[in-house]
Amino acid sequence: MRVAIITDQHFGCRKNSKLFHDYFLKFYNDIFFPYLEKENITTVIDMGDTFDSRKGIDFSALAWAKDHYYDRLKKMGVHVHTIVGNHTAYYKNTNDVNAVDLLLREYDNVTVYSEATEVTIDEWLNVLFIPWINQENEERTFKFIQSSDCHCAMGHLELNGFRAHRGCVMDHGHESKLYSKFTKVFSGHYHTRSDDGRIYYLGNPYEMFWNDAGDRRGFTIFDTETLEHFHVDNPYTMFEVLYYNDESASLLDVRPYVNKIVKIIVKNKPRPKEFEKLVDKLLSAGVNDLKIVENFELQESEDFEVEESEDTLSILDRYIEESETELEKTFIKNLVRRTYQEAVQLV
Ligand SMILES: [Mn+2]
Repeated sequence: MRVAIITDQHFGCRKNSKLFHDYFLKFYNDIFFPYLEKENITTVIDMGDTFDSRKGIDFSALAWAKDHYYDRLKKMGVHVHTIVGNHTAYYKNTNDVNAVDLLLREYDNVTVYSEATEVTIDEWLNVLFIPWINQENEERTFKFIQSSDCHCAMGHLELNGFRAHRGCVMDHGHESKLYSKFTKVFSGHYHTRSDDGRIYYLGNPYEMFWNDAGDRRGFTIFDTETLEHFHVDNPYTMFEVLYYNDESASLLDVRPYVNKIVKIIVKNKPRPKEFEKLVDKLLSAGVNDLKIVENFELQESEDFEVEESEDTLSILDRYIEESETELEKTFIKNLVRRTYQEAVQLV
């Protein structure tokens, strides 16, 4: 039997932005639901961070999630197993009060797991579900992992050494060897796909931030008999980069940029009037947010090399230190450090 795995849907994200929810809806309506219907899939496993805000829900975001996601799954006769992630637990040190339990009680097709639990999927395969590990449940969860004889685990895990997002490898978190007894481990939490051949971060369904741009996203189909899986990609994007090199405005096809967040990187602009025309053309076509990047003051030093043993922050510090620039390096370092830390907390 095949089941669908989806994770880190973050309903209500970007302050309940309509732009983002319209973009999410295209994925659910055109890709996700048609696939489930076509393949007769009746089990969905949601590996955490279903809602974005730990502290509360905006009514419009809740209505959106019910109208466009949960009501439809219920009508289709799909059972949803959902585990608590760090974004759905109200307190930092316990999963007891959580958004998925509080918001989805009316759905008898949704089961919520706030504690490590062994669950039989499709009356066939025993899977260990591992919700967000916090101070209060850590010892209990690790004991449960040790005693479990499941071949497969699915969780919202913060593991050391996996990519949190493009260009950023997590340098803290739990050790992956804790999970070495399992044949296959799937996890949410990091929004980009990566794996070590046994532990698979499946990535979330869509772009939410600039550092998601250009990454392949979607959901996953898992075969409970063969333990094999594959991804179904989401073809829709939110963030687009346009490199400008003196192209004529009249030749630009604006369709790929409508309702999106766009960054123009100017490489060459000998005809400023022509560039202005291009910007006007994009704005009047309905680009949602347009940023223009013109100056590259920071020149990469030619012999910069990354050593594998270095952590991300020291690489960034050294990169700035070795760059040729008139700008205040300490200021840039602090700025980059703060941005990096914020980015790591976004998963
Ligand atoms: Mn997340």
